[in-house]
Amino acid sequence: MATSEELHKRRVEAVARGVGSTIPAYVDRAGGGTITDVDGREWIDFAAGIAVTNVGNSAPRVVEAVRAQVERFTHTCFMVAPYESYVAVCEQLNALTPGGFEKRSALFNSGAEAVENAVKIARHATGRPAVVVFDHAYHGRTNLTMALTAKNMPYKHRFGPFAGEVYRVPMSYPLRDGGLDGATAAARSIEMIEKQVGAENVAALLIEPIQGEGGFVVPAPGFLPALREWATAAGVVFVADEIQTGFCRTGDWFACEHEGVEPDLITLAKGIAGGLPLAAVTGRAELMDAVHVGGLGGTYGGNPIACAAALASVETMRELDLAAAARRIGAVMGERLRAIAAGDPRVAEVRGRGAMLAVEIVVPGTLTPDPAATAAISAACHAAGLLTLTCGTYGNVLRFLPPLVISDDELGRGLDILAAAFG
Ligand code: PLZ
Repeated sequence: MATSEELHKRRVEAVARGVGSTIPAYVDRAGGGTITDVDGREWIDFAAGIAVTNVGNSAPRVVEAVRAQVERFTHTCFMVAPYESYVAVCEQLNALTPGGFEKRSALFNSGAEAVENAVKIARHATGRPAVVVFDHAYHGRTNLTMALTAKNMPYKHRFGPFAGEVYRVPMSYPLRDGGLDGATAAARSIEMIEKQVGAENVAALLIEPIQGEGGFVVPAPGFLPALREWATAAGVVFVADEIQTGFCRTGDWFACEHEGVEPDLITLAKGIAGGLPLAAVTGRAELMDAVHVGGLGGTYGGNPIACAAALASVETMRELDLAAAARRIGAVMGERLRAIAAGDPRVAEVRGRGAMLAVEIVVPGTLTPDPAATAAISAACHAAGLLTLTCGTYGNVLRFLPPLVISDDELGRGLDILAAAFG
């Protein structure tokens, strides 16, 4: 087998430079809480492919379901000749997502595509043009979702012009907004929407209940409920982007549930199908069904193999109670991270929920972001056998997203490496 070094040489000659990788090691196999490269080096996985393999890599039920489906048929296109598993995934999503009202779902390939479709549906249903998003938001890399995403480098730089009718308002970011309470932070955002956009022009308010790429920003309690309440009164479609937070990651099926928020539409992807590409928009039947027949779709959306994987993933989450597993991981990890923070003035904050935790790194005694220190700590983890990711508008957040099936031993070893990397 070629070595990682050899493969890297070939990659540089074959793969576009614009596609980056966190580590230069090439994967041979992965499962449970570890990834092994072609040279036999092992990493404890605190990335889960960016919050995707919540059920683990090659989870047994997923493997079995995919194998069975691939032998029956690989693709017919649901828009041409439909099949049961697409319907069954929609039934599951309608039942699992918050809100007791009648729902419908539609399936797509990627998170960005789900977000694009949520905007299409909200605009169509309301007849309004504007979309409101937040500082630090991340919603994807397609043209519309680049416009929805906040950060220029690396996502938007020189890729414009961007889609119009996108308006950005402040996020609740307790560490960096002087600890504004949720209601006050929401009032600030709402006033900006009303004064600069006009509520009656707004189709959708789109928000990640805990921001992912933007830095695992957890809004102050009350922020999401206040926005939800305003959206209802203003006839604005409240869209929760649960692409990173969904499917047990934060200790419940969906992050909105922690504050009892019921979105009108939810965008889903990542953890939905154990690593196979699948995404969805789920929401109120009257919004979803407002769109004319043929108005939504795509060749591969709801591919049968991905649907089989999704059904098996959801079954695995139920069977293993992965929401409880996420809470357990969060408790163990949170304690260790708080101990690290107590002894290291570079850590401004430990935050997150369940198995979606992060530390924000600053110049000691200030709130000045320190992306160089963050990158150095992450690199020390990689060198010592722990796969970590960074994020944040300022690149100064170290985030931890282990698969929810990680063993106690792997979790403990990963946290030991992390503590050592902080030195
Ligand atoms: N919405 C909240 O987290 C994807 C991006 C990785 P796609 N986040 C990982 C990268 O650098 O491209 C994401 C997200 C939220 C939307 C998306 C987009 O999902 O499946 O990557 O299109």
